[in-house]
Amino acid sequence: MRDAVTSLIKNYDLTGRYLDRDAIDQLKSYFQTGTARVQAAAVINSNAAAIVKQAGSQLFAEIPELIRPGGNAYTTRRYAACLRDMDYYLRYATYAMVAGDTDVLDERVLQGLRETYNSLSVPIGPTVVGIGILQGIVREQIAAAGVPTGEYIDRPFDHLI
Ligand code: CYC
Repeated sequence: MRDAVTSLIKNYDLTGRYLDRDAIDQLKSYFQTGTARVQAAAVINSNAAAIVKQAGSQLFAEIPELIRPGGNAYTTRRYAACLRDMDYYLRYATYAMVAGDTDVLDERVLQGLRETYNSLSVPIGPTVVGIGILQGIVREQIAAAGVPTGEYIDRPFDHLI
């Protein structure tokens, strides 16, 4: 698992380069957004359950077939699995936000996920819709808490999507 600094150093060390202007710009942006990223994580932490609940309701309102007989989130077991997955996406997106790097998502979430979903007939399209809904709610809540918003919020969700 890497963060923005370790990723950058890894890349520069591979080619034996000193940190050039481009690297310095990336580092500056990482440190300048540092406080906002940590505050955003705090906002998400104190609203996580409500965010997942709201995102689930919105997803099932947009795609009601999911919870009808034959839908992949039909039966309480699968409904719960779906909300649990949304909770995973939110939690890991928060880690990636703090790290300023999406590596944790590849390593802990996305690896092998497509195969798992395909074998269980979990539909990828609606999952992507669900992650987009989470993203919108998170963006709103962070803004409402008065924390500076920016690309740092979208990057982990866009990566999952
Ligand atoms: C199942 N989701 C699963 C399974 C895994 C994950 C491994 C199979 C095992 C299980 O049921 O627990 C996902 N596990 C993860 C992820 C991590 C992990 C991401 C990383 C931390 O450890 N169904 C829908 C919706 C969607 C959905 C569109 C919610 C957005 O219709 C999710 N995932 C869903 C459902 C199941 C599932 C319903 C159960 C499928 C089944 O057993 O038939």
